[in-house]
Amino acid sequence: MISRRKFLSITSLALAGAATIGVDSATAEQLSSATPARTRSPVAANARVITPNGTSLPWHQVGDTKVYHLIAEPIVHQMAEGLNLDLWGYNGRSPGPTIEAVEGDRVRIYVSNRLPAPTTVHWHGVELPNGMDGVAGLNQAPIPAGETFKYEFRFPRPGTFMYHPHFDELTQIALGMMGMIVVHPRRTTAANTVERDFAIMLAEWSVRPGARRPNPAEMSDFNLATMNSKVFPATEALVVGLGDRVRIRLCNLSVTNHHPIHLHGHNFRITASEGGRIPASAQWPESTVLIPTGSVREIEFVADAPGDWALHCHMLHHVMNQMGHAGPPMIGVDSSALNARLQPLLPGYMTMGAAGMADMGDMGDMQMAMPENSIVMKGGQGPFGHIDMAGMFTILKVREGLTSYDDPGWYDHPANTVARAATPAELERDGIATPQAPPAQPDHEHDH
Ligand SMILES: [Cu+2]
Repeated sequence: MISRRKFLSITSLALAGAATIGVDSATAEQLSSATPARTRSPVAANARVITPNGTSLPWHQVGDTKVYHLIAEPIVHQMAEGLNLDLWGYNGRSPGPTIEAVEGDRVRIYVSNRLPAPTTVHWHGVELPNGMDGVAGLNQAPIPAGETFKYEFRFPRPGTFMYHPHFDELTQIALGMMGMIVVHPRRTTAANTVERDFAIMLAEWSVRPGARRPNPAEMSDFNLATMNSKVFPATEALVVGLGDRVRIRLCNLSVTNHHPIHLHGHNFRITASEGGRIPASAQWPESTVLIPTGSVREIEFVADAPGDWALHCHMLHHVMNQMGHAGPPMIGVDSSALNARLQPLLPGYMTMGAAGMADMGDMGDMQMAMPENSIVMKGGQGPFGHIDMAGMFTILKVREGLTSYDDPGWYDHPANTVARAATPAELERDGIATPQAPPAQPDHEHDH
């Protein structure tokens, strides 16, 4: 026999499509009954948060309290195919599972420490009793290796928060210990309900090509920037239906940097920080939002433009992977003679960057020697060739008539809506002079 409440819980989970666990029946019922009339998409109409490449932390109810278990532990994490790292994380992953609760919930969170070092957990942005705040030495003794501590408090208000250690925080966060907290509003209204709700943790890492362990001593020279600890093309696309209201919760626990996150094809409103929701009258439109380190910004928009839209950090080094930048700038340098002389000695050798760096994503294909366990600087294959960006980059896929939120593949453009080479007839019609070919390179045969 299955109760109505249980049934709602199960259907809600099935509809959600994303195989996450942890919705309790009360929350599921509350969320499904709050489904807005305006929903356009056939599935996942509830407000459960989606953590791309991640998941939510399971919980169970004991009396009036939701009980969770976080496990701090060493993990092996794949940032992208070909790059496996030894990190520290929570419950087998980085970022740790997203903690979901409802405004007003009393929670008890057990933290087991399987690290070789002490740790604590700080609940970043949450108002709670001072002794639950997690700063080692100030608010509590550190959790020794092998022990389990108990945190107990109430989430007083809805919003997006973060969790991370406050013991040797530089080492522990730089190695991957971070997670997100989403507290849903107890009362859902048309104004605070969306069809698709995503949570993305931004972070940066210093990993020498070939190394397996990020360098926590790094102060400024970070060479990997990630969304939920993945670099493109390993970042999962954000799939939404045409007309869906979309929220993206952007959290930043980078060691040093702020990230201006830019969305193509849409503008959005900045609707909340970890400090609370911004009144509608004070929200302003943007296409780029700066997420300072240690901060949360929520953005919302209606996905009204079908297509594959880039969502990425606009710090341009943050959309590159493991770039070597110790050499001199090479743009405009003719390296053909050097290449010809070195190739007999170093098969496959090529001098990089003479026409910019767009060729570097193909290094792997060209048999250029790469250190083991490292990734090419840039990008992945797209429908029109190589996508030049990697790192902190993902794709918002807006589609009409979705039957599921599985990745729908590349956008199928309507006829005559893709930029292409201009025809001679078009150039002539519009009075555009044919561009001149670039200046010829010097002929090095004569140099020998
Ligand atoms: Cu950035």
